[in-house]
Amino acid sequence: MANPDDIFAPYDAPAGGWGALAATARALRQQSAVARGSRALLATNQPEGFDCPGCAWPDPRHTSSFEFCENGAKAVAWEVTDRRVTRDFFAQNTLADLAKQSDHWLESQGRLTEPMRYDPATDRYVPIAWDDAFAMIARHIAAMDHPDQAEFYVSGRTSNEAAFLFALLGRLIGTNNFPDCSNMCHEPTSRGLPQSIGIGKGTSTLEDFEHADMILSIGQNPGTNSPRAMGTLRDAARRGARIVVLNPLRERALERFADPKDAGDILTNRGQRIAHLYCQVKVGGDVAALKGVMKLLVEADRNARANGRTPVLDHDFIAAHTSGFDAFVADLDATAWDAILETSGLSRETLQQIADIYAASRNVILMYGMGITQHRHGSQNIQQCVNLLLLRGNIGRPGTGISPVRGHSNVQGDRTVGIDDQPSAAYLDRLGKVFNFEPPREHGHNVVTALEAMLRGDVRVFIGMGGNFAAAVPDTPLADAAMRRIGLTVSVATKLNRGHVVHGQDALILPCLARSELDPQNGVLQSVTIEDSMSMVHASGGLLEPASPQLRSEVAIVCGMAKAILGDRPPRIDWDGYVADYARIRDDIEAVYPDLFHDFNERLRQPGGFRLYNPASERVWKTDTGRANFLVFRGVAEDPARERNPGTLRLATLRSHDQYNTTIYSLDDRYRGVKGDRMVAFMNEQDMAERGIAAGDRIRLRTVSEDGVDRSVGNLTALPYNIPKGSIGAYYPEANPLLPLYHHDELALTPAAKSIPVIAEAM
Ligand SMILES: Nc1nc2c(c(=O)[nH]1)N[C@H]1C(S)=C(S)[C@@H](COP(=O)(O)OP(=O)(O)OC[C@H]3O[C@@H](n4cnc5c(=O)[nH]c(N)nc54)[C@H](O)[C@@H]3O)O[C@H]1N2
Ligand SMILES: Nc1nc2c(c(=O)[nH]1)N[C@H]1C(S)=C(S)[C@@H](COP(=O)(O)OP(=O)(O)OC[C@H]3O[C@@H](n4cnc5c(=O)[nH]c(N)nc54)[C@H](O)[C@@H]3O)O[C@H]1N2
Ligand SMILES: [Mo]
Repeated sequence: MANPDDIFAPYDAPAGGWGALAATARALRQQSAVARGSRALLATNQPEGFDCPGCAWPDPRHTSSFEFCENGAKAVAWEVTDRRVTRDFFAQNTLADLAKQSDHWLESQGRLTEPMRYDPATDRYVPIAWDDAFAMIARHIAAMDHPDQAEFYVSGRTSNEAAFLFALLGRLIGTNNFPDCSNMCHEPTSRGLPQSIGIGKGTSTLEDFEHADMILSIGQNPGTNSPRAMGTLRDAARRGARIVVLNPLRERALERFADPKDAGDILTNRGQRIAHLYCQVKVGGDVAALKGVMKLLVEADRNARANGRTPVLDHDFIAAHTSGFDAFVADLDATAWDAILETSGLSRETLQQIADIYAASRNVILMYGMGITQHRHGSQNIQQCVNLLLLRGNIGRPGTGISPVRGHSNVQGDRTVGIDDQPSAAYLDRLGKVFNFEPPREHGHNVVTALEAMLRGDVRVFIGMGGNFAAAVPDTPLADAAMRRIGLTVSVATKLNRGHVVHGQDALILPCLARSELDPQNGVLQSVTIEDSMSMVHASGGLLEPASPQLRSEVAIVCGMAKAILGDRPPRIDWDGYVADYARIRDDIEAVYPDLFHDFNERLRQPGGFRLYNPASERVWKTDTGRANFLVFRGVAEDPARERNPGTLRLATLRSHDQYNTTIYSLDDRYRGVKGDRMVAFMNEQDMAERGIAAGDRIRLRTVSEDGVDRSVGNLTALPYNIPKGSIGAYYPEANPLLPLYHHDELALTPAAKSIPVIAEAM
């Protein structure tokens, strides 16, 4: 048994403030990146600088000189570090040695410096020339029996330019296999939201947040994962907007936040109260909570109209713009209160408070993150969020809207420019026309189906544009085995990670420039473009000397691969021309998407960039009905079969304050009070008592599996924590072995990483 006091002490200062400034300085010092880092930080999210690699929250139009945040600074410090992984490092470490190291250790070794190839004879990575690396990829691709034996993975830091060409390359080879980090992230937004409002993107802009009277924040932890959003929320709270939070955990920043950019906040370090109402919904209880609130609103509306008072719902909007209202109301009437209260874990009074604030607010924005999407019913969670907004016309009007908060800084853009396993016919038509070839029409693989194909042994080549596929996916032990069956794995990366240790029979590491670095081609500095969470597209150009002279840009690497793979095969495409001038890539993006990207290079010069056309924010509904759809979710249970298994807890896998996805900066999680240990389980005290678990006990979590596979993670320290009964938390990616590959959203196939049914037992 561990002494829980060694690793846990509640944090009660406001989030942000001095703590954030101190942590920023520490991050720079630890990466010995003070000089390079400070210069980089001053240019982060500036009109002439580079886009912060930390998150996808938009920048205000008039950026102050300190438009960065603690976790943005950590992301920048991590990439501008002075540490290097050289050929000597690889000479000194066999892969058997590296496999024993933690993910934290691997990434901490510093920036990759030159292309490396796996040498089975010595079990080491050895240097390889760029052209030889490209030739090796071409050989493996040529040896495939079918184009669908290749997987083109993308993680959301990749620029529009590189992603567009990567998507083109895959389709020229003949496949739509584009597994994408967003499959594990906001795919329910991309697939579920179009059924409701005709577009898989948010409708709100940053300006809308200035006019909202109520902001509902559901299932997101912006103080850690999009800290610049906290400035927006702080300003909203200050001017009296009501912020309502639905989250099983009391995330500190959503309670109280001091803006590290604000001198007043820093001097007093008292901060601003953020949440007007903080509702600790059970893990997986959001549909129940939302249906409860909507049931109350519908009842209140009936009462008001029966008594000749002003209706609560916006019936004009509902009549003019929506479809399915009657069936939706009938389903609400048929949903029992007992089930709503039991599944949400919230009292009827609390739901009434939410309904009252909603009804009293003219303009409402609903923002959400992984707590909503990573569920068996993630898409339906989102559709219920839309239903709530539609009740009072809170979409397509200033100060309103739905606001999915994306993860990676360009994950939304990558999808816009073609990283999609289910591309639209219109896109394929245009692509074929512009580049004069016949693109494949059959849908390709996403993360889940790519893994299934790997497990069957059907994948021969895996190319990852960034990311850490091996560590981020569900069922990590199975994924390890699957990766090792592949003929060639290629990782375009900045840092060493698990995916380099868990590799195919042949393997390449291709080191690329990071966003903060200068990218001259033919003596002219190039910039790339990024689309943020609110559909704003802007340029990003680095300013630091590259970590190594051998690095190439992602664009140059894609073009190098393409030339080697395609050779003289028609159609003729000027890959060298693209590398020489990225504006030419943008011209061709414009040619493929004339509506979205007209005058692309021209509009990029506008300060802050430009916003992509978003029909739903203008109340143009590109749905099957031509209207916004009220969609029904029957009942309230995430997966009724498993609800009946007594003793099952619902595990949410969480990010700490000191990590970026699979990149772990340190073992601390400041705002949750955890220090020096990530192998912890956040538990409700009553749940602990019922299972004979004491604070500090070592416990094992075991998945309630449906396929007979034993999935467990042991040696977790139990921490009594303020979390609803029946819910439990642990860290991602350590808990990923518990997440079954089959356990995913039905529509989007997004792994249900926030809702794993587990049994907890003392070890
Ligand atoms: N510093 C930093 N920034 C990041 C990242 C990072 O790892 N580090 N990752 C980036 C990426 S790719 C993404 S997608 C985003 C992720 O950012 P977030 O969307 O904030 O993701 P998480 O931290 O995984 O989980 C969010 C919240 O969901 C809550 N939650 C869990 N289960 C439920 C539930 O059933 N219902 C509700 N209502 N809430 C629930 C958790 O308590 C947690 O507060 O951040 C991006 N930005
Ligand atoms: N259990 C559980 N699993 C999850 C989640 C969860 O909440 N719980 N979250 C899911 C989510 S939301 C996501 S988005 C995925 C994340 O999955 P990924 O996007 O695949 O993983 P990351 O950890 O973000 O990738 C980190 C690696 O990216 C590389 N890298 C960093 N910057 C650059 C760059 O500029 N260019 C290139 N080419 N490479 C770069 C570095 O080598 C680094 O090691 O994980 C998913 N998995
Ligand atoms: Mo994500």
